[in-house]
Amino acid sequence: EEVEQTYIMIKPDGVQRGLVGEIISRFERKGFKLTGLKLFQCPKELAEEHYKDLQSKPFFPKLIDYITSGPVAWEGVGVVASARKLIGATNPLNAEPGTIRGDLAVQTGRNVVHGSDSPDNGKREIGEFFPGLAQVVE
Ligand code: DAT
Ligand code: MG
Repeated sequence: EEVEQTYIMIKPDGVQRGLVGEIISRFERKGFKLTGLKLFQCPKELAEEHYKDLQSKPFFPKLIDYITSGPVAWEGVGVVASARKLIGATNPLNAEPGTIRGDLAVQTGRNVVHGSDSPDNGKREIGEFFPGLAQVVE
C-alpha cells in the first residue's frame, strides 16, 4: 500500500510570527513523519500554479502576493484528512479551539498554514515543491 503524503506549508505570516516550531511540533506530537523541510521564497509562477483553482476569485492577486516563504512536507498513513483536522477551518474565526488556525490565527488571508486537501493533491504538491522527494518515498 502506498504511503499517503501531504504537503504542509507554513505561510509567510507563520514564519514571520515565529510559529514554525509550534506548528511543526503539533504534527510531530500527533505522530506524523517529517520527510522534507526547506525554507524558501516561493516563485510567483509556482504560487499561481499551486492556487490555480482559485484564480477567478477576487482575492487571488492578494493571495499570490502574500505567499512567499517557508514550506515543510510531511508523510504518514492517512495524513491528508488528519492534517486538515489539525489545521482547522479556512476562516480561523470558524476553526475550533485546539486546531492550528483556531489557536493561532484570526484572518482568512493570514491563516498561517496550508495542508493538501486530497491524497492526489498531496502527491502533486510534494512533486511541485520538493522535486524528487515523492519518488524517493514511494
Ligand atoms: P484551505 O487553505 O483551507 O484549503 P482554500 O483552498 O479554499 O482553503 O483557499 C486557499 C487559501 O486562499 C486560504 O487558505 C486563504 C485564501 N482564501 C480562501 N478564501 C478566501 C477569502 N474568502 N478571502 C480571502 N482569502 C481567502
Ligand atoms: Mg485548499
